[in-house]
Amino acid sequence: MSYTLFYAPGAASMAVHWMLIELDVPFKTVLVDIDNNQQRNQDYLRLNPSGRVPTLVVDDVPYGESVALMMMLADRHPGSNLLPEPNTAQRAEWLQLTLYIANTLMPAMRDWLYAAKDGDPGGAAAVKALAEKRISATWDDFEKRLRGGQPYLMGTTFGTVDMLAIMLMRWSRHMTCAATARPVLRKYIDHVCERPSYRDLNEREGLSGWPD
Ligand SMILES: N[C@@H](CCC(=O)N[C@@H](CS)C(=O)NCC(=O)O)C(=O)O
Repeated sequence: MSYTLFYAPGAASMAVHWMLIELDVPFKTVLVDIDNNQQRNQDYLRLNPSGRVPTLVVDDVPYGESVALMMMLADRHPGSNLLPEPNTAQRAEWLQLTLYIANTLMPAMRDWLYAAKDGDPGGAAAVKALAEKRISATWDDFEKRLRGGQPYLMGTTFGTVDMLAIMLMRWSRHMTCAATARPVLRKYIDHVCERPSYRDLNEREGLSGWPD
């Protein structure tokens, strides 16, 4: 078993990187300088034709899509306790939440962050405004889950959805709908970010300044 993660600090690779740390498995990392368009180099495009990070090379085979990579890692490391067991009510809820994050929250984040690059720069303000509406609706949903005092999105157990949620909440830091501005989410963020694995991740990726 060998893993090599192609990542950019704070990017969609972050949750996969975090999961590798949580799993405590050996892995290598390769930095992709997305500020200088390294994700468009021919060598990288051969690994990931979409020209996006992350890519996880598993035993010499490259795979993309952060949420799919986390699901694959979960399959490869059963008993990790980072997601509920198959054929349980919690697993059904986890699938629903995971796909909601992947299908609804992540595209809205991409729209906000890349409005001017992926689309017409003249229409970027309208795209960003709609994206913020969708992101805020997700924060409403997360708040409902956490309002009862449960420490994690799925209840009392930390897992993959928390790693994804924290990565995406971090991305909202320059938005008017910043997750940290909501007291219920702030409490959740502060608690989850105390995990030694989150600190380790930040150190490895050279990140600081969030959530503080
Ligand atoms: N759905 C993809 C999204 C990946 C994505 O958008 N990555 C961004 C960084 S967060 C990227 O590679 N940006 C560079 C670009 O699009 O040129 C995933 O979850 O892996």
